[in-house]
Amino acid sequence: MITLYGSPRSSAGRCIWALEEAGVPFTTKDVDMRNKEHKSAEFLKINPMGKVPALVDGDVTLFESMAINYYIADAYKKELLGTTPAERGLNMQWSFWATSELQGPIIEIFIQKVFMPDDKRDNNVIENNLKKLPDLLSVLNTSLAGKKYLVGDQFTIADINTASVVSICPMIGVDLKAYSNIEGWLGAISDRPAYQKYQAMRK
Ligand SMILES: N[C@@H](CCC(=O)N[C@@H](CS)C(=O)NCC(=O)O)C(=O)O
Repeated sequence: MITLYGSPRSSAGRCIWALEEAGVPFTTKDVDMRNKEHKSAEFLKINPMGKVPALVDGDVTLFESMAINYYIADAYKKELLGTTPAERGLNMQWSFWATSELQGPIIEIFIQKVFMPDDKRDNNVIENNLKKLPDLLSVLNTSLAGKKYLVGDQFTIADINTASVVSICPMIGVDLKAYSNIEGWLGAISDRPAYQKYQAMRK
């Protein structure tokens, strides 16, 4: 049985969603971050970075959410990777873009708005990162024109990896109304039973 370490409200959420999409049995284990369980000697054996998510599947132990999702797809539902080299390339393109380009500014704003107490909040960090988002979101919006999913005409890991970042926007006050293709794409994705199961786990 696969064990996925981390709460559905953390970066582990995208892996839980991928496991639901793959239809593979799994169990989740919460890691008590408040009590620094993620830095315990026992957990560091699973993820030496001391972060969630981590996945254990028999003798396979992995960290990094994107890598975990590629493993889940490769091992349990290959069509989530795309069906041609071009599709698999695009799949990685969007996943790497989501984490290396889009996630940084979004998480910087999230940290300031959600975690920082009022007296420590740095509005310059918020403003500077907010300025980066229109160009990034426009790239995604244009690429989604006339398409239901990011790669080819089927749902792939790229949709999970990218949507899990974009869907933070409403939580940080970034309105997606100006990006109608992104809104349509997120709407199609949110109808998926696997997504709904994952969302139910977040409550
Ligand atoms: N690049 C990592 C980031 C993981 C990450 O930053 N996880 C956060 C929770 S969302 C964490 O465990 N933070 C604890 C820490 O940094 O000490 C991934 O995508 O898996």
